[in-house]
Amino acid sequence: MISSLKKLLQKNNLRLVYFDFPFWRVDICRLTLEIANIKYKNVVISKKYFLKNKKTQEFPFGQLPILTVNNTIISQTSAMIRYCGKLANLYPNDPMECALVDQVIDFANDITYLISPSIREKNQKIKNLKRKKLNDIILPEWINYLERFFINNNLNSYFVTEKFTVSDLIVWRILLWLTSGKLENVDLKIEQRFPRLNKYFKFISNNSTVINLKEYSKIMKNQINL
Ligand SMILES: N[C@@H](CCC(=O)N[C@@H](CS)C(=O)NCC(=O)O)C(=O)O
Repeated sequence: MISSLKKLLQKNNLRLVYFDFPFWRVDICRLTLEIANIKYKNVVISKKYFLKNKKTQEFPFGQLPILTVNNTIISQTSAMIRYCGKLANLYPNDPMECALVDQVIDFANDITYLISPSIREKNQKIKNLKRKKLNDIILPEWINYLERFFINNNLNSYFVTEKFTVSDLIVWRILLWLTSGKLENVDLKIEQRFPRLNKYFKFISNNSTVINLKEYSKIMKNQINL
């Protein structure tokens, strides 16, 4: 990173705001900033505080996570990770490579919106039914899209370019979520059914860029049932 940018970043006051549980949306930003040694403050807020202030300007779209840079608030995970990725030099410059990375960000959002209703469901019977449909039909279909996208990129290393990008953190974090066993009643058997994706997942899971990070240890330690 050029030294003038580094100096500017040290002066910037970055704050990542989220609830008190690990989730890919905020984890990918934390991992990205840590890889580039960019300092930020981790701000955890309570559900109670969020609900009380959800409609205020503090949360531009009434949701978390948010990233504040001095007095500017950035919300929406896709904007946040692109911003962090650019600061950390983990988001490409080439427009076509950007388009490849962006598709991965949108994939992560899409798959999350498919899973979210089953997380919010309070009725256990309905929750089980939603999870069964996710496990048997919806998630295999989407994981298949992801594996096909990877195969079409024709790389044997990182997900979309020859170089490590934020897309590697995103795919790794989403696959960790889906395969951790913490998503109740979901067992996608990716080793058997999606061998190329599984090989890629193992590759990133053993990659020194990732496993030496403090944030990585926290993520691995704090997986929760969702
Ligand atoms: N489009 C948003 C979605 C964020 C989102 O769904 N956030 C959830 C937590 S993971 C949230 O704030 N839920 C509380 C609410 O919507 O009231 C993004 O990409 O960041």
